[in-house]
Amino acid sequence: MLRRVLALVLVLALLAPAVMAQDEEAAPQMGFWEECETPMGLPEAITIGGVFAQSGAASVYGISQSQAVDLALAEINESAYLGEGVTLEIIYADSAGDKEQAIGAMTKLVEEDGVVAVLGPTLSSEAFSADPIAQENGVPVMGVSNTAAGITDMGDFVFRDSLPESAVIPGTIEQATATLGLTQVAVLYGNDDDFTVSGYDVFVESLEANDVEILAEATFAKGDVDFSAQLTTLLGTNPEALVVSALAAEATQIIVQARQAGYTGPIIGGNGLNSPAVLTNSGEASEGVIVGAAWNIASPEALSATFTEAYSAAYEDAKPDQFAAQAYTGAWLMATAIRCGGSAESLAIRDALAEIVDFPSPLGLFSFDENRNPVHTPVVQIAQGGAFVVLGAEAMEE
Ligand code: 1QQ
Repeated sequence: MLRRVLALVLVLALLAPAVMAQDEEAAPQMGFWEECETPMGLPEAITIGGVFAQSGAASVYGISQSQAVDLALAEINESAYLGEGVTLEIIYADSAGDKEQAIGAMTKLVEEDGVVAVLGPTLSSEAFSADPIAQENGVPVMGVSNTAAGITDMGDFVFRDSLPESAVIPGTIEQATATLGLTQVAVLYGNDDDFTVSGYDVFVESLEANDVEILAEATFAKGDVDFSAQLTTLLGTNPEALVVSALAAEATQIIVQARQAGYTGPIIGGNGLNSPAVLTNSGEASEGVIVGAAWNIASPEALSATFTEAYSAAYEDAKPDQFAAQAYTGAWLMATAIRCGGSAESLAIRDALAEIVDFPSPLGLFSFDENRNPVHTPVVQIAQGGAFVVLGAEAMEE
């Protein structure tokens, strides 16, 4: 009997590693894409640049971005994705949400540090100022949060993995219109920022396409803190929804002040409202805010759950946001271009990036279209109890 038990223990002990290995395989990891082999002979250290808003109002997006990139690089290096002994490194330069500072940051990285590729800048307005420097120097630059129209028109070295407003807002308005039965709205937007203006343009088009009347429009400037005059005018028309194209700081104040003015209806926003910081900073006022997104934490994508878990483990249980998911994917895309092109030369990276099709990522199967814009499916979210949930998720699950 004892012999049989011992034999069984031995068999189980031998089986255990195999069972564990199977379990490990069951949880998909980034970088299992089998389109290309591990390259040989890459330099030991490959350095890219990261232009993110690490200070100022746009740092609510930028800090999430650099944290996610750091996580991706740690995984890329640990898994020897670029070959044994080859590490992908990054030099960050703070763009502070400011055009001039973004130009300075890009110039330093490209012309002084000699980085082979760049991730960022955070804002579209920064990208319009700084990306021409990368383009002129033949260095690929990938926006991971630029959503204004025309970003990749700056040149063939300019990519983005962030869905533009034109790919997200039409579905948001269509679903919001259908769910809420909207017929008349008021629109408030920033008229001095490339992203907020671009978002406004798409909102107007989409509202028209859904036969929703715009009762009134008002504008503000970046840095404004008092929106009472605009809100008095807009809410005075009794809109069924308030449509807002704003960055996080202004969006937060608009949400709070609209509720203070007694408005209880839906607020529909673009990418700028997509940060959990907007919900946290506007508190209960944010209930019912509707925002389209490229990614939501409830995404059924297998790699999305893997990413969320890794991010939380790395950053004291913090939950990643869409900006983190896009930045993380962007770093992996850059590494994949280096791996698949088998070269750390900027031109080869550019060419290999353009070839990426159906790369498995937290954003889903990711491809660039012929204009270096992303192709994948957006979702519509609604703020509930201080967090974003997928609008109509219950209906979708049935
Ligand atoms: C842009 C945006 C902002 C909300 C980025 C963080 O989408 O400037 O394009």
